[in-house]
Amino acid sequence: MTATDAAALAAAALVTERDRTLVMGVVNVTPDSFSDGGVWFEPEAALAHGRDVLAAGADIVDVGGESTRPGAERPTLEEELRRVLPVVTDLAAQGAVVSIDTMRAPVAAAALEAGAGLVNDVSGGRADPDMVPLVVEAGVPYIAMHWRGHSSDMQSRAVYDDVVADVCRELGSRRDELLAAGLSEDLLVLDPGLGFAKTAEHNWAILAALPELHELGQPILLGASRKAFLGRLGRAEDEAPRPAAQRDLETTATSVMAAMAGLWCVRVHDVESTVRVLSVVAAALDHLPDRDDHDDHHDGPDDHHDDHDAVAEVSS
Ligand code: PMM
Repeated sequence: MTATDAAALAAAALVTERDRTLVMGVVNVTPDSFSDGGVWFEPEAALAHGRDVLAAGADIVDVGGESTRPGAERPTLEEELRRVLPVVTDLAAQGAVVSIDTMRAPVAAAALEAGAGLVNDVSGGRADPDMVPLVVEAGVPYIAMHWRGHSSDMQSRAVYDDVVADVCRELGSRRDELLAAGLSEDLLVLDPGLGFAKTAEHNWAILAALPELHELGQPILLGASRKAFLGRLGRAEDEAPRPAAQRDLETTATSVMAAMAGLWCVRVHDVESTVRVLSVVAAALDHLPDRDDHDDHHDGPDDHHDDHDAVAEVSS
């Protein structure tokens, strides 16, 4: 088995995890991400930050070299590769499960070669026609997000009749296309794409309906961390939102909601707090009585998923 096979296997095993909600730690090697732009841009800082995120307990470390904030310009392919590859290589050597956050097939291919185990594509394969054939061929897990177009003008596409129904329908047809293209059902994760072609109102509506995302039949990732709608809470209309680095408490509340709804994973910047808070949810769910047979013990991995479902029903 090659190192890359091992990385793909470790990542695939995580996709089937149903015992608890996983934590994906964000490592943005960009000068301009809204959440932490520029902070980890220098190569040494990016490497150190990646190791910190891993040490904080992230199940997956998500490395990205392109900012997707509204209005962002895209880096060249060469620049994106230059940003991400040293960090992916270093983290993989540390034994981390690394995901590559990219819309470009050549970046995904190079990152998989460097030891990444899964691909996180905010465009769900729509930005680069070579992406889906690549992940099918590589046999690695693929995270496909709800996406309506590039960040440069995505907010003009934030128009929905019913955002929850529309996002579920669009993600469902993307799921069908991806499976028809040969992607294994066991390797596909879906993400409603908070903040991508969505207003604050749209994001709140999706957060209020998290249990409905299970109807898509795939593990669900949620990326709420530090997004602007959280920074506007408690601020007047004419006031500036709270700065991104001061939105971690609000983010943690969304992670608890995700875990209570039985989502597969949350993508966050503040890994340590998230791991600790989600350990509380996992401990509580572990004590939920089994409704079907009133057993007070658990028989297998699916028991916890049932717990999640039970809580999702209660909270929906
Ligand atoms: N958000 C960002 C970047 N990548 N990937 C997925 N799957 N889901 C997201 O919501 C998502 C993402 C933008 O946030 P950042 O600037 O903090 O990375």
